[in-house]
Amino acid sequence: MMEGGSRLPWTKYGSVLSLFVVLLAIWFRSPQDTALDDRLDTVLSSLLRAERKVGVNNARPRVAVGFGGCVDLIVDGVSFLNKMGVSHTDQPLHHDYLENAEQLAQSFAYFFAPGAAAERFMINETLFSELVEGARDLPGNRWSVGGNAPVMAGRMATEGCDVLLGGSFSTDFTEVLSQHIAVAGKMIEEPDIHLILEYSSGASWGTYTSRRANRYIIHSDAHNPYLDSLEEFAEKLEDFKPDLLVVGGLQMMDNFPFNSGEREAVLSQLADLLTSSSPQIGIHFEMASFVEENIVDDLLHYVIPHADSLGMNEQELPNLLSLLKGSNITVLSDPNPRVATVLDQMREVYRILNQRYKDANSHSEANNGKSKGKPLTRLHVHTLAFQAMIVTHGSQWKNTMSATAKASLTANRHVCGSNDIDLSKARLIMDDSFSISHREGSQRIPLQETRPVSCWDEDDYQICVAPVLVCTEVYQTAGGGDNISAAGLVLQI
Ligand SMILES: *[C@@H]1O[C@H](CO)[C@@H](O)[C@H](O)[C@H]1NC(C)=O
Ligand SMILES: *[C@@H]1O[C@H](CO)[C@@H](O)[C@H](O)[C@H]1NC(C)=O
Ligand SMILES: CC(=O)N[C@H]1CO[C@H](CO)[C@@H](O)[C@@H]1O
Repeated sequence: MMEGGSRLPWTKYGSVLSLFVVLLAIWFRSPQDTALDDRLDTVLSSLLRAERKVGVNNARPRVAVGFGGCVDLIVDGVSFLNKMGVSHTDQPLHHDYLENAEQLAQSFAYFFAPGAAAERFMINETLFSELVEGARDLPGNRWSVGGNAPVMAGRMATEGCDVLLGGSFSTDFTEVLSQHIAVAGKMIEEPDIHLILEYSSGASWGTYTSRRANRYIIHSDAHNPYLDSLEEFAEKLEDFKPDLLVVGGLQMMDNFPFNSGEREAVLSQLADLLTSSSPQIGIHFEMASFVEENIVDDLLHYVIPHADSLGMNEQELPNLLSLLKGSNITVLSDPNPRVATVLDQMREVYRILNQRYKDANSHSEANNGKSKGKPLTRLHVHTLAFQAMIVTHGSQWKNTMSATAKASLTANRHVCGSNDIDLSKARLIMDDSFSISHREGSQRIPLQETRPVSCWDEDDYQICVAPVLVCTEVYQTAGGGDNISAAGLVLQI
């Protein structure tokens, strides 16, 4: 009693004192110098508050994540190409896959200048081993667990989930995974290696200067394209009883030289797995850099119709939309799109996919009353400057506002490589206000520092947009989308 009585005045005194210190600090700082800092500071504390508003459920959510994984060998892209004698070219060119060093130079140049994320299959194994050997002893290189599925699994385990990870790994790989991750797959001797060529904003290679930090990934996988953990994963899934099933890593099939019919066979097995899972279990599909039109057609047939939720970046969104509208692959889009552009594209993807779902189910007697696929109820797009989500009203996805805030914070944490956000390494690049659409007469929403996540209702869904405190001292961009997507999902299960 006595203690409680005496603590109270001190607490009061303490907060009065800190208020006084804050006021004093404001008094002594010149407004011009500090306005920007204060603004960032308010945005950060408001995002943190939004993130903390909801916790992960007291019981650990159970998430099953497939497929595959690899060991990432991360290097500075420009130093690496210089060391390998891959000379810069004056001919940036898009290639679906890479066969020789010249194509590598052309393809790298194509994505490096705009700063767009890209990932390409190297069909020439000799060249690929030479590149890996060269990267092995490049000063400043790093090894890490890679692949969409293990990164998402790792992030979810860190955020408090129990995870089943589908992938075939070597023993040393499995040893470094979190204790909250159980693996379903085969044991393999040699894991696939992915070469991650990172570059920072303003880096230069020959006559090119990159507009933003990003990475170019080269791989020559032998295991991942076959989803060779699929059977083991399906078996363990029944007992695991997940709350959420996440599918990623399918871009390893892009431009892989499958024998005829092989890819469809693998994807139709995956489709069986997705249809056989209970309708209550949410299914999230994480898009990636796809350039082979046939595989995207297969995804639109075997995978996307079964997903309740999709995650993707600013390159993958216009690509998916273009294919949904029956146009060609879009290999390269604006790496810094406006909010209105992204939201318009999201609305269209949402509308088209849900229309497809309705069309497929318009003759429900034909399917014995069982619905074909699922409606899309969640769409998350991560860009450099902001995070945007569309979530259907009344769907299973909770806490959209907090999830968008968490996704935004995770973007900085990942790219800066630190859980604590250092404002001296952050800046806001989103405009002071944004238009919610390019349609004429659309509303403009100001970015309010104290309530940085803007959410509003349209049609049958809610939209939330959060600014990203863009990291200016890049530690790593690769795996960013996976960390961000996974962090957003965790609060919504
Ligand atoms: C594959 O790479 C090797 C080593 O760089 C090269 O000598 C060879 O010409 C390449 N093969 C093709 C088909 O381009
Ligand atoms: C799509 O690609 C084909 C073949 O490359 C090309 O001939 C056509 O002009 C393209 N269409 C559009 C709309 O870009
Ligand atoms: C750079 C970074 O923070 N990436 C994280 C992404 O998520 C994995 C799995 O949790 C972490 O290990 C990485 O550190």
